[in-house]
Amino acid sequence: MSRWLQLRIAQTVDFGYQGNASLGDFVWNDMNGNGVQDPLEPGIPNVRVYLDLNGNSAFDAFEPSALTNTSGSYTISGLPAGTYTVRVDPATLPGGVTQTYDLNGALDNTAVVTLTAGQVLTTVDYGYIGNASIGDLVWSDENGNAVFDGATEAGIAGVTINLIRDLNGNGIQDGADSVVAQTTTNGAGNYLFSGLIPGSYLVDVTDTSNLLDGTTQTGAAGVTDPEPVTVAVGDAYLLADFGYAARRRSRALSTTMPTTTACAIRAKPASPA
Ligand SMILES: [Ca+2]
Ligand SMILES: [Ca+2]
Ligand SMILES: [Ca+2]
Ligand SMILES: [Ca+2]
Repeated sequence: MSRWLQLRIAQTVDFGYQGNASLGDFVWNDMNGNGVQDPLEPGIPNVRVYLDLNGNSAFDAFEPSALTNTSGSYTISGLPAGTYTVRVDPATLPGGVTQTYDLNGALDNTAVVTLTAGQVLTTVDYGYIGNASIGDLVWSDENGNAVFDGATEAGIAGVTINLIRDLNGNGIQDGADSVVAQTTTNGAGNYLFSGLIPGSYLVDVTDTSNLLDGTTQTGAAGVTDPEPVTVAVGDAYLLADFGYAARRRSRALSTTMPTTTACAIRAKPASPA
């Protein structure tokens, strides 16, 4: 009797009795590659996780398995107590990813866990960083021509931007689409979302500090807000640029006026004395 057949029979007998332990529960896009599930970092859907009962490092049809759902969650349940080799099937991962986390051992898409009867183990998670990115500019479009004229125009610092995963790729936030990252433009007005898996996203200028009040978006080559962007493996999409007209004038006023007022207020008590 082959080893495979022996294992298959053993497996059939074991699972014939149907235990009540389970394991899971998350495969995620570790965008910053730190091996930690940071807030907002999204799950990766449609990844197969399986118990490699015959130890051949491949998924076989009789092996218990689960696909991650749209949130990246999975559960393999009905398990008898025992030790299991839990693997991610690399063929079901998005392209261009590098593993950053699994529960134990090397970063080999594999964790070995021991379940007691009825145990619910939810720490069998797997993290992956992608190699696509989206950016990269918010600027003051002085002449309103929807072009960044670098010699005479400047970026706008401190503007908050959300990245939304557009799961159904329809260009709007709906269904299970959620914010997967947040950032703020730097001193040069640049921003970058990196570590992304391929797919569709929306870049949403949220400007929670109201730096763009009183301005009008001029767009760059038809850029809207939110701007839909679809990236493939390895793409560095740097054309999600947002121009705003009349920005320089309103900022000059807002920074000059309080200073003048403050000087006048300080000067007043001084003159009677
Ligand atoms: Ca992380
Ligand atoms: Ca196998
Ligand atoms: Ca311009
Ligand atoms: Ca959508």
